[in-house]
Amino acid sequence: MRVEQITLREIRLALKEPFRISSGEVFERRILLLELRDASGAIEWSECVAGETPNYSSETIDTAWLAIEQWIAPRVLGRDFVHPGTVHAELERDIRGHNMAKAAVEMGMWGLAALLEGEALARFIGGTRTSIATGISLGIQASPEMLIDKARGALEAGYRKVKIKIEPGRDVAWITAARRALGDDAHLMADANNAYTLADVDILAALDSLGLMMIEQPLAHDDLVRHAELQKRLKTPLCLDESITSLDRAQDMVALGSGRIINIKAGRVGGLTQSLAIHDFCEVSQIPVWCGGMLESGVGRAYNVALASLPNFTLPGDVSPSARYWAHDIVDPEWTMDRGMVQVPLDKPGIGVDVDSERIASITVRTSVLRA
Ligand code: OSB
Ligand code: MG
Repeated sequence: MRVEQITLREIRLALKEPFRISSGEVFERRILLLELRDASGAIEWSECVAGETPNYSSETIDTAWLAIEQWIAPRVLGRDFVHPGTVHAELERDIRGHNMAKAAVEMGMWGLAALLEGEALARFIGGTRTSIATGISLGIQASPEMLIDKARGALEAGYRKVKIKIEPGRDVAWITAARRALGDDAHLMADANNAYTLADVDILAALDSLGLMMIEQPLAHDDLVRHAELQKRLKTPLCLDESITSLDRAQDMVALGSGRIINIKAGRVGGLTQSLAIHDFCEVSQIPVWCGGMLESGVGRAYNVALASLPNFTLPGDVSPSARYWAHDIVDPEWTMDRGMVQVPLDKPGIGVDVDSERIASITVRTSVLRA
């Protein structure tokens, strides 16, 4: 495989409803799409999951754009790679951080390699499932009543897990209300996106009696030691998201006891090679994993679906269908859900969906063509 050209495009895509987490709110996504062209003329698309502001990680769409243009694309353009599994190490050499920017290129090369092999990406990376269990991630709502309403609707729609975003002041009372309204069997969890410290241990201990599947990333985005302290005091499993930026950090989590579940987001860990390594390590360490989401368009979603088809993705992921986010997605067919399951596309080589390039052209606000 030799990538001769990478086209960067920024598109704007309005969310059906604003998505609020403890560290910020988004109304309209600014999405960075990549179109990779191989020397043979084959084309595959990928997506950079960096957000509009640095409230989830230090990266944003603007830092990713710069990093891809200046340092990451030049590392791969015009060079022969025998396998996409070797790209990550090449990008790690003397380029620190910028995981989401690296991942966008690296994942595109996995997609392109699958296409060139004539294989569906899910199978190319070792995925075994034909459909994946789907959860919903509910942003912070205006009131507990609104939260109950949304969560009930999601369970009725078939979602197999409801993740509720929390922050100080919108936590114990809100989750308690949801638990009472939805019953003991409802598969609920909470995600704090770093909104607490160890000084809040009483609040987190109060959540411990509410039968949550897990509590996601309550403490600082780069913390492992304090999460270990907290996990000792809770019976509910902690799930780490932001803190797991590489295989090493996953190993540290297990060594320290900082959590018992990992939310894998390929963008956060620098791409599919690290995701696969974390998946395999977690499998032997008996750590269940699930696929997180970053409000991706249908392009990024294709990679999430492929990743979630791997065997140790035993918990429902944040991989909702297109219609949960967008009036119209940019892929054909759009992603749909049936009884809480999303089909893994297996009939077509590559990422498995067509990209609506005319629609993309109509919502593109900037473009950069990078060549070998
Ligand atoms: O913490 O998982 C998170 C979205 C943006 C930033 C962080 C997170 C999220 C989500 C969205 O929870 C999940 C989805 O894509 O549906
Ligand atoms: Mg999270």
